[in-house]
Amino acid sequence: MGYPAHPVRTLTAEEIQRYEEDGVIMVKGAVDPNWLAMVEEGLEEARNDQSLVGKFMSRKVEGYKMDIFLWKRIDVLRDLVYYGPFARWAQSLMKSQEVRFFYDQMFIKEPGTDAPTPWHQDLSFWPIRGEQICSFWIPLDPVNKDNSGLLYVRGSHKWPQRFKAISPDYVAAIIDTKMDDIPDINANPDKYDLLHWDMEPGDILMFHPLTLHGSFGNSSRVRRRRALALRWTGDDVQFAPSSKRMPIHFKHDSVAGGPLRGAAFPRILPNHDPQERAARTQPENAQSHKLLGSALNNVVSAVKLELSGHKESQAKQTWGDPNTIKAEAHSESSSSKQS
Ligand SMILES: O=C(O)CCC(=O)C(=O)O
Repeated sequence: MGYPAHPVRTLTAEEIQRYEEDGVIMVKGAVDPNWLAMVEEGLEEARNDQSLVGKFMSRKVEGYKMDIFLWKRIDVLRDLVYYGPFARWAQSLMKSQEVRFFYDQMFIKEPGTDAPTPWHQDLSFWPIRGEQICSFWIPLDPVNKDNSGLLYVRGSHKWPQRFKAISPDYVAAIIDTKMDDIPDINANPDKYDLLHWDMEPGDILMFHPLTLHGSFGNSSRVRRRRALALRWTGDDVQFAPSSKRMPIHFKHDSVAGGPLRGAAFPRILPNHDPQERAARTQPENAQSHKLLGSALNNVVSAVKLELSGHKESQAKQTWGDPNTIKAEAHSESSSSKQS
């Protein structure tokens, strides 16, 4: 098998237009059970064997397990990225000829993990710039507002602001004080046009990297909330590394201001790059000297932020009762209308 599978269901022109207008769409029943089984196998492996970076990301919130670049070490997720239908959806959403895989991310909230995912824009975290970027969010469990289904601020990808990168574990190194503070959206729900969908396994969210999103905690006492995010880039994307952006710990050939290149960000469409494909099968662990450098940078940044008066507590947002939040399910492809 040399190329990504064709999806059971292509995106309609209306869905693409809605993605462009709202910054997010939910596509019902689009992920075939075979691909979902691969997601499940991969996330199970990742949950039981978190990388060092994953352990760092998950250090602050008991029960909230995160990890990134899973496909680099988990074969079934490599196959999902290379041969799943996702790259083709990304190609049509981004209207891009080339599609590269940026990275994947695990988000598991164990039963009773009441920690929210703070409101954020993904692009504030990332060492890239461009318009042709999108993320997919694939849940393995039924989700609603109560068990940490995602909420979005409709159209926020068109706002001029770039908000500080506030993550559940507050990583000081990537908080850029020149960026805007995120407004307290939940404290002023009537001011914002919120979108949310109840979702079943097989449904998928597709969203722009500047669309504000977040979620409540998982209030279920018995059910995990597991999801895999897949991030894609297109023709106009440039590498834009900075000490205030997520560091890349894997080898790649991208230079600042140039396109993404190399085995860390493999080309999936219009065809695979044979050299990158060959490199992906080599044992290639995150480079430990880079990991150490990032850890040190984080400690230094935390001290600098503290001295400049930016406290971790300032990053806190109001995440009270999910029922006080009114969010509309705005999609013909979605069957569940929220009140
Ligand atoms: O699953 C979550 O709670 C967060 C997901 C997210 O922020 C993302 O995929 O960008």
